[in-house]
Amino acid sequence: MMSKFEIPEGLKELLQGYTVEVLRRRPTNLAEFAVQHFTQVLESQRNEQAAESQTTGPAEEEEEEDAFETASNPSISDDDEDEEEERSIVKASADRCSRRVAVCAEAYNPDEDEDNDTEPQVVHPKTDEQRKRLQDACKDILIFKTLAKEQFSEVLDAMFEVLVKPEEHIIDQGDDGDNFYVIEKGVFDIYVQKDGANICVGKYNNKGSFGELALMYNTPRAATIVAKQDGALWALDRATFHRLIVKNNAKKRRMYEAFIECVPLLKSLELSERMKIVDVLGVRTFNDGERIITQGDKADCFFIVESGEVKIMIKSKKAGQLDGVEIEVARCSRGQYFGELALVTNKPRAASVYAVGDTKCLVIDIQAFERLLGPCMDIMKRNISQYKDQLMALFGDIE
Ligand code: 1OR
Ligand code: 1OR
Repeated sequence: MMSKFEIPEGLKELLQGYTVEVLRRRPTNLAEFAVQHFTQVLESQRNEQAAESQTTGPAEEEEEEDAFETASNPSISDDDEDEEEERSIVKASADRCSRRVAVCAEAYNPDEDEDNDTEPQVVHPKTDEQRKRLQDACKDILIFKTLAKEQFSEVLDAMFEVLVKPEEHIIDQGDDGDNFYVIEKGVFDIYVQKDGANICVGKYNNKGSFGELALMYNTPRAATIVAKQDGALWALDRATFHRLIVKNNAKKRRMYEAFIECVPLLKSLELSERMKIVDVLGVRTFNDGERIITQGDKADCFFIVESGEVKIMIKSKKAGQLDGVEIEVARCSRGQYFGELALVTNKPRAASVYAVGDTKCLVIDIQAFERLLGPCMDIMKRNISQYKDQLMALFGDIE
C-alpha cells in the first residue's frame, strides 16, 4: 500500500488525459466537462477491464462519491424498433441535478459514429412534481413531436433541471455544444455577432427551446443565449440528443423529403436548406373544426398543410373593435402555408384558422422561420400585399 503522500498510480495519466481534452475541446464549464470526461473514463474502464480486479483509486472514489449506478434495463429496450437491444443506465441522484450537472457517458467526440448502439441510457431520477413540470414544458416542443412514445419517454428520463440567474449566459456563440435546452420559465435574449458586435436578434418568452443546432450539425454554437431573469430550463445531454433526436431526424428526412420538395413556397431553397427545415419541424394534427390560430393572439409559429384543409376566418371591425362576426376569406390545402403574416409583420394574428376535416400540419417555430425562410420572404411578401388589397375591399380598414 502506498503512503499517504505518494501519488496514486494512474493519477498523472488520468489528469493528463483530462487536461488534453480540455485543451482540445475548450469547454466553457470545466467542472461539468470533468464530470463528463471522468464518467466516460469510468465507463470504458468498466467495459474493457470488467474482469480485472485492480482498481484505480481516484476513479473508484469518484464512483462512490457520485453514487452513479449502472444496471441493465430490459424494459426499455425490448420494443424499440431499430434501436438498441440492451443498454446500461447511468443514474444520478435527483438532488444533484441543479446547475448543468450533466451525467453523460458518451465518448464526448462529435466525429464519433452516431449509430453506436452501445451508448448508455442516461436517467436523471425526478420527483413526481419535477416530472409534471418537465412534461408541461416539453409538450409543445416541436423536435419532440415526431418521436415515438418510448423515445419521448427516454428523452424525459434523461433531462435534468437547470436553474439560471439574470444575465447568465446559457450558451455562448462559437462554443462547442453540450446540451439542448427546453424553457420551463424565464425570458432569454438571443444574440448573434455581426461585425464584431453582439446584436439581439430575438427572444424566448417563457417557452420554446434552443441549442439544437450545434448538436444536430456538429457546428459551433450559432448564437449566444442570455437569461434576462431567474429562469428554469430542462437540459438534454448531447449523447442522448444524438441517440434519439438525430437518429429520428434521419427518418423524418426520409418521410418528408418528397412532400417538402412539392411545397411551392420552398422551391427557391437548396435541398440542404429544405432538409434543415425538416430537421426542426414538428407535426400537429387537428380535428374537424378545431381552431389552429386565434385572431389577435401573439404569434410564435408558421404552418404548412400536409393533409386536410384549413379555413381562414376574419372578424370584421367596427370602430376599431372586433365585432365577433367571422367571415371566411380563404382556404389552404396540401402544400400551402399560413401563419406567416404575424411573423413577418411582427403583429398579432390577423385571422383565425380552423381545420376543415381532420388536418395535419407541419409546424415551424419563429426562430427557425427567421433563420431558414429568409430566401422565401419575397414570395410571402408578395402574397401579403394581396391580402391587404382584399382586406381593404372587404372592410375598408387595415392595420
Ligand atoms: P445552437 O446549438 O447553435 C445557439 O446554440 C442556439 O440559438 C441555436 O442552436 C438555436 O437553437 C438558437 N440563428 C442561430 N441560432 C439561433 C437563432 C438564429 N435564433 C435562436 N437560435 N437566428 C435568429 C432567429 C430569430 C438567426 C440569426 C441570424
Ligand atoms: P397570421 O400569422 O396573421 C392568420 O395568422 C393567417 O391567415 C395569416 O397569418 C395568413 O397566413 C392567413 N388576410 C389575413 N390573413 C390571411 C388571409 C387574409 N388569407 C390567409 N391568411 N386575406 C385573404 C386573402 C385571400 C385577406 C382578408 C380579407
